Amino acid sequence: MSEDGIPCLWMRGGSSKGAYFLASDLPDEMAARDDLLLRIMGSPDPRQIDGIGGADPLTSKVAILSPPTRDDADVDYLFLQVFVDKPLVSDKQGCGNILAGVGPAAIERGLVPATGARTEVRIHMVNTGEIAVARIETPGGKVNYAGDAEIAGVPGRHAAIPLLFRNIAGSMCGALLPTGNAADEIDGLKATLIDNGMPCVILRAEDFGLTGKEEPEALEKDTELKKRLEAIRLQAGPMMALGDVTEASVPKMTLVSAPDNGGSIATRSFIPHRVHAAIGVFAAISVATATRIEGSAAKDLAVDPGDGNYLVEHPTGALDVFLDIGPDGNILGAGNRRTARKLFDGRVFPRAG
Ligand code: NQM
Repeated sequence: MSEDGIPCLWMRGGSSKGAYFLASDLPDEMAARDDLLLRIMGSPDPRQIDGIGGADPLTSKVAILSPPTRDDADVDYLFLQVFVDKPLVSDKQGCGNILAGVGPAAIERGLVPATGARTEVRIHMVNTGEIAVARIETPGGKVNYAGDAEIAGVPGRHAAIPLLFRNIAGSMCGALLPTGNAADEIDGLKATLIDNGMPCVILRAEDFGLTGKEEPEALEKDTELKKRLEAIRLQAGPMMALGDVTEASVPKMTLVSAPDNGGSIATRSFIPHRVHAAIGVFAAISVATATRIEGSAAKDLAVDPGDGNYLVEHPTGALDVFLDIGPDGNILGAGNRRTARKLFDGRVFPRAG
């Protein structure tokens, strides 16, 4: 199949970019599929020069779409992180940014019919077994990408794609707080191990002698900091029921500090080795959730918006997170507004195997 190229939609989803495929266009067998995706992206190579990956974890992502395997969904979405400089493809995390492109891609590919001016797409996120509902503008039965919504980290304005989630707590760790504690101590530091859609380790920037407002480039160069974070991450993995995470892209490591731009909390995220230019959608939901938990590493630094509309500050702005909080303080659901854009539709030619 690969001599003639493989049908591929290249899309921006939120503040990430990736290749969207139909499962029926890829090998069924996992090892063959992953090997093909590495050759498509140009991995392993820090520059991904012989592939379509953008030499950054945020632009080396894959979405695989297929008909739904559940009655309460319209489409199945499997997310794969293709490592840039290692021959690794991981399904051990979801991605809320690439998720933003799934509704449009499913409609573009005819997997989901447009239903009037707006189409609600129920997406089964195969990685975590949970459902997201995306609302896509489809005037005249076609996806509309143009609009007025702005998201941090992406130039210009585009059609808003509201995303809603229910029951995402413990998505990969089985429980919101997998150790049962609001905070644990790892290497002498207070760490909140949490999973509200994304396994995250939340640490206070000040405990590393940082302000938490450093530019990503400065943090990238801080090899001592990266070494300490990796040591903490490898201990946190088994504590979070994730097992040995040496070759996994989770948990994400997030340094938090007090907000300074009118937001709820400030973040610097390691995903898990490179510093995120912004923050992941589910990571931001997990951090916002941590700000509500008494005794967590985030609680005392955060400003509670009072109405459930959190602004999670990051290096290029802030990500809005809505938390639906029940009368007993329980989090019933979460939401976020993203945008997405079709960049290229064609056939991709992998490096020969
Ligand atoms: O947390 C990057 C991204 C992500 C993940 C990463 C994401 C999420 O921003 O939901 O979207 O954390 O590896 O694309």
